[in-house]
Amino acid sequence: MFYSKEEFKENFVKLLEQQQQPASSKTAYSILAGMVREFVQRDWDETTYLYQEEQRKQLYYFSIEFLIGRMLGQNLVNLSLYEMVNEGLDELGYSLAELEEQEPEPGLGNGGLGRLAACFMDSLASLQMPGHGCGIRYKGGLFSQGLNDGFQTEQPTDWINDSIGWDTRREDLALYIPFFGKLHASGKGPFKPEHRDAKWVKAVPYDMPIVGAYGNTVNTLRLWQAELPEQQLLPAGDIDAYQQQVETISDRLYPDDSTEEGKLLRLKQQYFLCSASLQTIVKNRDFPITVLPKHVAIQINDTHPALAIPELMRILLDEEGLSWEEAWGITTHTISYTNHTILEEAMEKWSSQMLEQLLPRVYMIIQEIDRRFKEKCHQEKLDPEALKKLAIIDDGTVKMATLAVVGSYRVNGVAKLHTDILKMREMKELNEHFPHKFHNKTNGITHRRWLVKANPELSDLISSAIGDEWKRDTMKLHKLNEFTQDPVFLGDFKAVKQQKKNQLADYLVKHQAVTIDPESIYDMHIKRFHGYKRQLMNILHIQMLYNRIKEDASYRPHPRTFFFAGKAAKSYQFAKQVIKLINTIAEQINTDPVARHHLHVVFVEDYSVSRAEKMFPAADISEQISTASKEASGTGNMKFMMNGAVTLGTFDGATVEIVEQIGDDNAFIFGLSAQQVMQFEKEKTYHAREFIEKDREIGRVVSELLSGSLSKGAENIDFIRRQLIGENDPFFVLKDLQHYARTHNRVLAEYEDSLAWQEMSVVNIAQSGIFSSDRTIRQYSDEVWGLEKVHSK
Ligand code: NBG
Repeated sequence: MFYSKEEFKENFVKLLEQQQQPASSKTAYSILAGMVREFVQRDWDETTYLYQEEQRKQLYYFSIEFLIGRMLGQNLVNLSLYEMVNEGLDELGYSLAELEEQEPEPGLGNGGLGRLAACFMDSLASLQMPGHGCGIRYKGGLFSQGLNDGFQTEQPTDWINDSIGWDTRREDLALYIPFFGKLHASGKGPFKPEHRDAKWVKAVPYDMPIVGAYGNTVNTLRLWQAELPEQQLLPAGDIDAYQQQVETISDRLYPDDSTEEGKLLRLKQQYFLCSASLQTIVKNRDFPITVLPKHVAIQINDTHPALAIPELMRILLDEEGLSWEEAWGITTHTISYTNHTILEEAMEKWSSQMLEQLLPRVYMIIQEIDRRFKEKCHQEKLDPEALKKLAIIDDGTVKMATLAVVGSYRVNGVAKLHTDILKMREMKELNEHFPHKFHNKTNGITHRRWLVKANPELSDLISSAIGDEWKRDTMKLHKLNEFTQDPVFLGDFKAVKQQKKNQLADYLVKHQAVTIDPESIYDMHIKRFHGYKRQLMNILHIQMLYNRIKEDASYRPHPRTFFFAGKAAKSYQFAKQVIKLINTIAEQINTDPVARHHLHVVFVEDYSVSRAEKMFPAADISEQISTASKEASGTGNMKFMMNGAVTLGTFDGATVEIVEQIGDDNAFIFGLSAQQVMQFEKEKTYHAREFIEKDREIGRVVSELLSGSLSKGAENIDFIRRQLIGENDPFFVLKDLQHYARTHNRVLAEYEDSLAWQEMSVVNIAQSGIFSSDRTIRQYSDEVWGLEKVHSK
């Protein structure tokens, strides 16, 4: 270990010299990571020891995704070693930034849900709270995205083979999980089924250290890998084929579920995660099982881990021998649930038949939970419609969100608006039945990655103005409000923003061979591709701008670069067509001799945490344009805000709360409100056709679109056509389009007043403190988990 820059340099050089091969950046990265790993290990051992000593309550956060991003840089920041190492390497002729790029990035998540889990891990460790993650160690993670003729391509990633391994294999904690088979009841006494002819899978945990800032807390992210079990648990037959079947469980995140086979695989993954995580928690405890809720809290991140409820019941009933009432009491005081969506299609449902076949005992328990719950509901004399909504098993399917609510002690949405909609509409009956369960926890993001690490220049500027206490307590960013009129500070801010814009431009030249104008306005729409997120509206508006430039020689607006980044799920054809559309329009505009001086469209490929770290700090405008009511929270909106980008968006998700913080004058809000959207949905009074027929500009852009001229062929937009025309534009793209266009004009006009623009940016930063995930985690801890700070030094 090293305690000064000189010592660091000395050790680093010594280790380099011991290498056989010439010191490539990869080697230098491995050496550095190994050196950092020593600090981490020391603190990790100490934290583990302390947790055992102090017997404090532990939280386990179950999630199918953990989008943790690269570890080296963040670990250095959290260990307060970043500057020392950066300078030391610089003096030795190495660039830390370049070494960081050598780290393979684990793609263990898809979007906000997985990144939220990662931010929560960082906050828990930094607040010195005992909170750990439980997930799956996907070999491939989410696919890596490329573009071929404007179409998304998907390649498997292989982060594990390339990795220096921050994680540690824990063979000693390996477990076995049964699938399929039959139950046989024992003869006498309490029902204790024996599971025969099961197909066994070995679950091996890999522990990843989660390094907290400020203290020495290192928590654990436990990721499970599926492997072939030992001889005695192997089925008869072809072992190679069985091995392959077993290993697919931890092969990919979100396997294609458009087939029955794919669905079964997803279900296996979910049970694998829940069973392995719960079995270790229960087995390795040192307290009586009856007081589990005093020692353990389990948060299920969306419904993917909702099988934790019947699985914990199974363990308590069959392995610990408790009665149903005791087991139910414990389960419903241990588990709580976060909902992340109101989209009907995203609410998971599993076929009863599939569940019963794959997990016979678990299904039996779900049936019993459902039977008892229905019995209770019947006593309340509810109408049949309400009863149907409250059913866990309905029409041959198991509704996982309902199961999650019934089996949890607290249920939350992720922004005020989202929670209200859940309570009033999607989960109205459940909320009426359990009036005290529902609560809101507005999401947050870790400023340690999204500001301190991603934007050290801005971070330093902030500290030079208000000191650096804000790093520990982001509410102190409020002090920046005193600088919103200070021309010197605003000028400095502008210079930092320009620097980040230049850096991004350089990065894109190097990594994507794209040249952008760093003087242009950077307008960014970066998130998963989805109908409700309305990338389609954005690109149609860009096409409208292009048409106007072509038509009107006096219209020559300030240069703007429109960035898109994000992946479309493999089987989501509509979203893939939007990607193709964006790229084709981009080609047309970027090569047009006139338009290209005013508009530039860039699709940044293979969006990831590390790319996001380069993009957020460089943005001028944050596009948050989801159909109001559909975006549960959004967290990109917070990352942009904290880096001084100004929001152009709808009143949706946490954007509502962002505007509450900064006031209407410091954001550009447009479009239908959530209320209006819900009203239109209910009354069915919106007719997309009217907009196409009556609005000349919209009519033109839609007919260009439908002709296929914007996508090199009408067959490349048939899913878009179906949605806009056949399904009457369910996301109100055409309805909001003109208001969106007018709002863009307002943005452009305000951008011309440079000082006023920077003032808006700085207000955004000053008011962003509340969106730190430290605040969110404190609230969860106080109101749901009951954790206590353990480690202090
Ligand atoms: C996403 C929502 C976002 C939200 C994140 C984190 C899913 C299912 N939901 O709005 O779309 O910010 O969850 O809560 O990925």
